[in-house]
Amino acid sequence: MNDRLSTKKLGLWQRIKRLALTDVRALARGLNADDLTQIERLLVEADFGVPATIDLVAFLDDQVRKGKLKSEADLHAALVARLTDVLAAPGDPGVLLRPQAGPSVVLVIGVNGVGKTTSVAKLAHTLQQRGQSVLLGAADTYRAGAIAQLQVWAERIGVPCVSGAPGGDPAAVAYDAVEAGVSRGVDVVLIDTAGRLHTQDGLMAELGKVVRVAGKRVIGAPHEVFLVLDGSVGQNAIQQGKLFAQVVRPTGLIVTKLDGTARGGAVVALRRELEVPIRFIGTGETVDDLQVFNAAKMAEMLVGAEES
Ligand SMILES: Nc1nc2c(ncn2[C@@H]2O[C@H](COP(=O)(O)OP(=O)(O)OP(=O)(O)O)[C@@H](O)[C@H]2O)c(=O)[nH]1
Ligand SMILES: [Mg+2]
Repeated sequence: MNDRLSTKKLGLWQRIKRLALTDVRALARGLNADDLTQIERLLVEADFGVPATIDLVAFLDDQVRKGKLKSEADLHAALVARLTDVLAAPGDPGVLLRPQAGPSVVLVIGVNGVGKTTSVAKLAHTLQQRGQSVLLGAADTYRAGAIAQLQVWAERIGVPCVSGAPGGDPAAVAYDAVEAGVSRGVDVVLIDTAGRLHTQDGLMAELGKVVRVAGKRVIGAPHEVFLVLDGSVGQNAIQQGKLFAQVVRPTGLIVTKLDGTARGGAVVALRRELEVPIRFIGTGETVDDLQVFNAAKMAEMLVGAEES
């Protein structure tokens, strides 16, 4: 992962060390209730969320009791290993599901301003770099300027973009984009959608229609539904995720804005509480700032280097 997601920003390890729990004596006597409360507070502050925090602290407590953590290095390794397990999911997060025939259709959804449109552009760029052909669908017909925003990205990265009239039917745009993707023989159709809140019944129903209509042209479409969540808003992202998942089942999460936060623990909370694999992370505003999610690397980033 690039250095925009820096250990310095996220590094739990430095903060744990400041608690002075890591000297050999503390480990030998076992973590007492006070130590555990302090670790708990650190994890909650870093947005790990209560369930993941309880889980992690119980694990550390157990390991210390069993005498498995005898040194700082043991504690560091145990934390990284446990977080890696929590974050991991089966399969390769960077590989998009593809139908036997026709393009892979990817729908990108989420609340306002989380980074959907930017993520569509980043994904398109990433796929192009892998040698795949991409077509964009501008199905955010709701917000003024949204179509133009996607068109600008499309021009910049050199991919076709199918759009309709502002205020038009987003499902029709999605259909047209899939249709164009089929006739041009592209590998992937990426559909950008309008930001919406779960409370906006009309907009949520519209999303259901986009999903149904996309499936009319290519079997199984949309093959991927990526829910974009802002990693810097912590617990709010989890609530958003839960409410969205009740309407459209996402196949993956894209967690954005991890470059600007010291509270990256949200990825752990998201993974733990949503049961949807994290597929990509956003670490900046350019098309190069998208990374395939890697559980082990993320865990190392969250904990920070041992010598730090
Ligand atoms: N720092 C940072 N900024 C990001 C990232 N992803 C998106 N942004 C910024 O977040 C803002 C909103 O991004 P958009 O892609 O327009 O978000 P959206 O979800 O499409 O917004 P709506 O269409 O209005 O719902 C822009 O200023 C982006 O540059 C990221 O990973 N890191
Ligand atoms: Mg947008």
